[in-house]
Amino acid sequence: EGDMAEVQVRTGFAQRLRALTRAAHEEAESRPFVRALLAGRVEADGFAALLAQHYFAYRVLEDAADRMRSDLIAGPFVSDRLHRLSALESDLHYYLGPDWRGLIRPSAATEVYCARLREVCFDRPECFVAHHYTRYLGDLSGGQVLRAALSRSLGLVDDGGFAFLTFEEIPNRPRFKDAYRTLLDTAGWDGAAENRIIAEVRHAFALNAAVLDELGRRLVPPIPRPRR
Ligand code: 1FH
Repeated sequence: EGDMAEVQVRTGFAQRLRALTRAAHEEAESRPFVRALLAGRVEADGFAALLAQHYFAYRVLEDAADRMRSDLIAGPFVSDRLHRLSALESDLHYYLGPDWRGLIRPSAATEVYCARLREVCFDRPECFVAHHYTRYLGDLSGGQVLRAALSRSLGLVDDGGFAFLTFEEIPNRPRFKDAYRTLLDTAGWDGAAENRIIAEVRHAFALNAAVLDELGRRLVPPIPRPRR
């Protein structure tokens, strides 16, 4: 307390990005499937279905990260400590067994998401950052809320099946997110570039919401309409 250095008021791009995509976040966060997950109404196979869809998207996103690693602007955002692909592989093995690769396929919404990732993340650094931000800052934030809810509802004793939601190499998540936001603030984008990023983050949220909706239609039984 009283230490002004700790009371850092942000007015930069990171704060603007967060404020201008808040509605899109709320839209994604309020999908019935997400509510069911948080309420403990989804069994392990439902969570595995989510991980399976993530697997296809992260495969593309992390391929793009490899490409962007040497980019002057996007490169600093790339961190192996964030990468989720091997975590997804071990979780899918945990839930589905050794033949997991043959048991999963991308949904229609995941195909659309992956197509967009392939289209923009390999040669447009700003778009790559937009998709990178949407997933990893989400995993470091809401993902942790989800982790707490699932460990209660699925009653898992060990950490098996939770690798995706566990960032072992990032013990201090708030500090990591803060450093990430500083990168956003100091990347040196002009107003037009910032607006392109904001638009792509909104797009990324919508693509994610569509994946969640599709999972919800498969797993959350619809409330029956009263017959008249
Ligand atoms: Fe979120 N998120 N999120 N989130 N989230 C927060 C920040 C971000 C939830 C809560 C929070 C998703 C999901 C969920 C982002 C993306 C995505 C914060 C603020 C909270 C409280 C943390 C802070 O102050 O540091 C809850 C609850 C979720 C459901 C379980 C999904 C939809 C992600 C998008 C694909 C991003 C980018 C941020 C960073 C904002 C910033 O700039 O600070 C979620 C849905 C998780 C479905 C799992 C499953």
